[in-house]
Amino acid sequence: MVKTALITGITGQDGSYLAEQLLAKGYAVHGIIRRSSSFNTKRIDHLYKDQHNKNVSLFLHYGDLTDSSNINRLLEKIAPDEIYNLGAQSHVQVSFEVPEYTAQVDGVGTLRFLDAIKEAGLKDKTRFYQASTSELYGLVQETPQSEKTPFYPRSPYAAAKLYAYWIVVNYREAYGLHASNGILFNHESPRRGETFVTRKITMAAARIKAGLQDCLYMGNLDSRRDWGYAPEYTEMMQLMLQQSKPDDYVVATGEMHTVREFIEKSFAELDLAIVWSGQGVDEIGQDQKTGRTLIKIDPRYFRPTEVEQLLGNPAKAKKQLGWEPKVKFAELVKIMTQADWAEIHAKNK
Ligand code: NDP
Ligand code: GDR
Repeated sequence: MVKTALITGITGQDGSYLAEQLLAKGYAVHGIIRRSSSFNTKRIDHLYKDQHNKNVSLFLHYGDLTDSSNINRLLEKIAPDEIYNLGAQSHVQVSFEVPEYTAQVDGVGTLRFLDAIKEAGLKDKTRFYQASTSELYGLVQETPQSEKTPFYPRSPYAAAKLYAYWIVVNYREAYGLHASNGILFNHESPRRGETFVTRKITMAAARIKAGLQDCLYMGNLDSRRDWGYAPEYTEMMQLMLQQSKPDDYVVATGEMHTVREFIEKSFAELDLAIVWSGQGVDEIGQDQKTGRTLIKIDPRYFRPTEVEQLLGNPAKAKKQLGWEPKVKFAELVKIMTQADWAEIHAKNK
């Protein structure tokens, strides 16, 4: 029997990897995309076949997490075995600018899906994955963070995701839905959005090396994150929904590094050794060989409330699901930097 999955956020980093993996496993995959005045399907174009062909297994539908009637209609039509709710206004800093919209999409959007499953009578058929986040821990109450660590959100994004987390737990307990939270720590890849810190750094390293950019402007260099490799994390999403019982799992590498270290490693990958001097907003990073300033601080990138450090404890995922990340920090930085370097070369040939 071919399984049917519905993915929200299929055009995003995670959605694109998950779609690839589910198609490779023989699923029929349905994705919700947003209407946009410019193309927003770049990450999944390689998967898409003209719908007039035979053997099509990827289907795209217009929709939005703010539109209940659209969600209800799609659920009735598709009646999926599995729903992966990855769609979100996913940028923490942007959530301070658009807090209400973020709550509508990231918080209430999750409720819209859960309630649609219940009302469509699909609760015994459809399993639900919620893209929960390490941002829930915010001002951390213990280190490392596990499924038992108390939450303390530090942004409108995290507060919206907190609502989503608990409404998943509530629909599971109240109505018996097979609904699980993946509490995923930061995960990155060459498909990462260009305004998230890792990709911003790896693109800048490649552009500076190629002479296309002079300087990289950064925010808080002291933030520490547990960065993993996105395709390994999307595998874990699918694994969670194959379990007989729904549950919540931390997905992380168990390693933590600063933004400053990420910059040093990425630039070193392209033979640029960074030397730091100055402090606070006056801190700069210079090229050891030429003395040229390559990194400066721009306070615009500081957040009203920052999450200073996150470190995950993925012991439960390992013990219960046998999941373990293979790609750790050093290899991740290498994969991303080399991918951006290769892309710049290809473009400027
Ligand atoms: P991206 O920002 O790359 O992708 C977000 C996706 O959500 C895009 O497909 C986007 O569509 C879609 N989307 C945005 N707004 C809406 C809306 N109103 N209705 C429907 N779809 C919408 O995020 P990631 O792939 O990195 O993350 C996937 C999920 O996991 C998100 O929910 C994120 O919050 C969460 N998460 C991510 C982590 C990470 O480190 N990457 C860690 C923990 C959780 P479009 O392309 O049109 O903008
Ligand atoms: P985060 O990721 O907020 O952890 O959310 P991001 O890469 O945006 O920031 C990580 C840390 O780097 C610091 N930082 C900067 N960040 C950005 N974007 N740009 C900068 O110039 C910069 N300089 C320093 C930030 O202050 C922060 O401390 C991501 C998203 O994918 C969420 O959707 C997801 O839930 C969490 O990861 C887990």
